[in-house]
Amino acid sequence: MTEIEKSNSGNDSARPWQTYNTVYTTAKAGMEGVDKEKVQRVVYEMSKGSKYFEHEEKKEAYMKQKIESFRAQLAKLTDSDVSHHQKIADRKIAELEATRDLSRIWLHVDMDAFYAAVETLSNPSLEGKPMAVGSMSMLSTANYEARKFGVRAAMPGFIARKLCPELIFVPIDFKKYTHISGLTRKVFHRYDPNFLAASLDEAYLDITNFCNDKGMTGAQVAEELRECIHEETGLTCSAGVAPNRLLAKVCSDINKPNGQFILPNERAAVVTFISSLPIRKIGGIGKVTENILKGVLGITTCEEMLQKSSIICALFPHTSADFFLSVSLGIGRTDTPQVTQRKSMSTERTFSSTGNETLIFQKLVDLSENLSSDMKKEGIHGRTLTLKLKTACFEVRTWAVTLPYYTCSSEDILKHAKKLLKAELPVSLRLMGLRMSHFSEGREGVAADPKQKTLSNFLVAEDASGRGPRAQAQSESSLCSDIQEPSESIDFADTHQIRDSEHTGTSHFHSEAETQETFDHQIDNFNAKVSHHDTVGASTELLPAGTGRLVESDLSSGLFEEISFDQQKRNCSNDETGSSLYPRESMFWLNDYQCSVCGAELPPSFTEERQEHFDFHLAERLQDEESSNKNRLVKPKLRFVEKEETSYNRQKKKQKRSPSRGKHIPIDVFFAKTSQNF
Ligand code: DCP
Ligand code: MG
Repeated sequence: MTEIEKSNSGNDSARPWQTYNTVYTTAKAGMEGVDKEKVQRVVYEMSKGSKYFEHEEKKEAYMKQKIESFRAQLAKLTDSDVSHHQKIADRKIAELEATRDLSRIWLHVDMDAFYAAVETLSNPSLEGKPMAVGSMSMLSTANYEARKFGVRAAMPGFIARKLCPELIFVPIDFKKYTHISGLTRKVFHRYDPNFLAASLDEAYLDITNFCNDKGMTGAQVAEELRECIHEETGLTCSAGVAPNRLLAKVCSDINKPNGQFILPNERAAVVTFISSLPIRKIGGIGKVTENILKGVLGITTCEEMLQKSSIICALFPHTSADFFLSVSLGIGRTDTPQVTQRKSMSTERTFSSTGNETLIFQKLVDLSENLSSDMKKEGIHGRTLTLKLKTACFEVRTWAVTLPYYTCSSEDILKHAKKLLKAELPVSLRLMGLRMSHFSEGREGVAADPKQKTLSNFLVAEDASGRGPRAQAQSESSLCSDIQEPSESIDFADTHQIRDSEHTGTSHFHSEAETQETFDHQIDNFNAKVSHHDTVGASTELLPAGTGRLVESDLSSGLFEEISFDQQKRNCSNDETGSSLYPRESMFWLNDYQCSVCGAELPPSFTEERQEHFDFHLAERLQDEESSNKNRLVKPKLRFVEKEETSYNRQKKKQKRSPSRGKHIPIDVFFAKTSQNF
């Protein structure tokens, strides 16, 4: 029985929504005074019986299962285990403390209600009225007036309208947001030419040199920069100034909108600040991690995290434990990533599903030659070969082998790829890809370091529920902190700060939040921990049908949407109506950053938002489909602002589905209540 069912049948039967905690009940800036229970009730009532509701129930059951597993591990810990891990924790804390850097001044800037503010700028009649950008299916953001009603980003428009009947809807217009974003970036550049853009409306600036050169404090610079942004764009932003990026981001949210918060470069100030900070405020500690830490260890603040350091080290994989401890000490990155590093090279092909082994092997030959030729062009030799398969029912599997030598020869690649593939046969596939990583330029045939493991490491990308024999085999050990990490397991330190030179226009980077996100994912996928590296890598390589090589900018992102159990379910199963759900193959994060469908930029740390962003497109398309099916669903009349056709709209029209993309379920199946509540 799930929590929702329990609440229906138990003491809370009169208020079943109380346990219905969706992302919509997570407060964003400007939502402090919102009647949370009212929002919960409306969301509950509007979505009950819908696919969304089922999805939330499953997520909750899944989380509960994970909490139980951790509790079981906790119960097994003896006193000597705890004191053993306390020693480990103390050592880690001392090591982390030694890395604390208070010499830099970082500024994080984030535009206020960005899309909504841009729309208001172009239509001042919206000023002071509750409005949201998005559609009936999904909102991208809401202005601060609307937030008072509980309306927020990633909420379906019809729920928002129920919460705020006066809500004005404005369609998305990315061209405008990109233009304004460009103006803000010119300002950022004046303060830090190497600033790191994290999304259209967000950036990190190392203002240490600027402060020193101008003899200004961080607070003065933040003030001036915000003023400049206002002058250049007519919009307000908020800023946080702190000794590292992790803290600066937290700080920029504190006095939103149009405010700033300065954390001095002093250890005592940092430690005091971080101690009382709710863990959820840390970018990347999402709902899953928060619930697990709370449900298993009763941890809600960073201070409590530090107090439970021993248990954290005992229960969680060491990368996660390191992260939790560093967060609880307020330690974050202070360096500016300068070097573009290529981590891997890959090629993949999407094709009509086939189980024909001759065809599959021929495709492998093509892929091997393609990869080899790309590597040769770049003079790259690699040692770890990964085979990615997407089965007919969209299950993604990846297997990797680490060779004892570096190579770029197509024969070598094919030989090892074949071995990996054979282990999977028989299988019906719709996509196959090869990736080479672990580079050593110009060292073909050179034997690898003999101390390193060279055995094949089978990295299993299973469904996130951990089902499947291989994933299960991993699940036991992955709960222990002293798990033997596979030699190819991801090295976060090595991968999470890579400037992507291929991203046009501006540089962007993967912040601490991304590392944090990976921890969220590690926990989220603890049943398939060893799959992390590869699954993540696979997700960055999602390409539209028929496209070829992609140079990865990073490995640690996009996991959630790729292996969410829910998605597996959506992709593989049929709904009651018998039609298959819309495949998401055409949706992916270009350069791990930009939505392939609409160009929206969402950094990897926006785990939930990314998921919902795709849900938004899914719902949007379903709705489109519905409309073109002679309006089977009666759409409520929305208070849309009059708007000429934008490039975005035109783009959407161009993106009409091809017949091969499968059937769709109607929007009213996805959100069953849509037509009934207006
Ligand atoms: N965005 C989106 N989908 C989401 C979240 C955000 O499309 N689920 C878009 C719209 C936002 C922009 O990204 O305007 C920036 O996101 P923020 O989280 O910074 O939100 P806002 O700028 O809208 O509000 P604020 O920063 O004031 O909280
Ligand atoms: Mg913003």
